Amino acid sequence: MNPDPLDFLLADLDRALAEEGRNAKVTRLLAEYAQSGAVDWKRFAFFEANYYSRNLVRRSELYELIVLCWGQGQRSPIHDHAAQRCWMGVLEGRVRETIYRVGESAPPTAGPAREFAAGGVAFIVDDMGWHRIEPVGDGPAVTLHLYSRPIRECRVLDEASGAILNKRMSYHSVGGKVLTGTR
Ligand code: 2CO
Ligand code: FE2
Repeated sequence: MNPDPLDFLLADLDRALAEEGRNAKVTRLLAEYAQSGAVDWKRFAFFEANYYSRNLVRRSELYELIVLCWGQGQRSPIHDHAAQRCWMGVLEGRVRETIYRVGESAPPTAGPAREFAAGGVAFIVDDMGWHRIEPVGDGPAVTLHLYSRPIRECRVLDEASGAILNKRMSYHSVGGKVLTGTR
């Protein structure tokens, strides 16, 4: 069987993330994939009814690659990234990223917001702030997220109380198979 475009992306990511200081290269690889017209990500794209879904493509020591599916109104909480690097490439639809300053002692303040269309790539680390992602426009959105290293838990802002909580990250599917049972 011939390799799919995602197989080439994974091989390139294995190489790029094994070295220090290749952030620009990783951004370029994700942009090239997102702009290529490849559709092999669709076998990882499973939507959930009530919340945005996280679908694992591959996890290694160095990184995890995840397809996120955003139904209308399914926005993320305001959250950080556990001191890891986070890239987000847009595969379908359009999303808004809003950056926030979040501290223990003051209410969160919203910073700049940017919109990304299909083919766009965003990057964030905790030094840049926390963020919220939400789909915009009249359709759902699908995004490809790369965390290096993998994130098992992040901090989220509970907007009702103002409390900062630890949230365990879970997957809706792994390797193209929806997980069943408790997670
Ligand atoms: N970080 C969130 C998550 O992995 C998605 S927002 O983009 O980084 O669920
Ligand atoms: Fe995020």
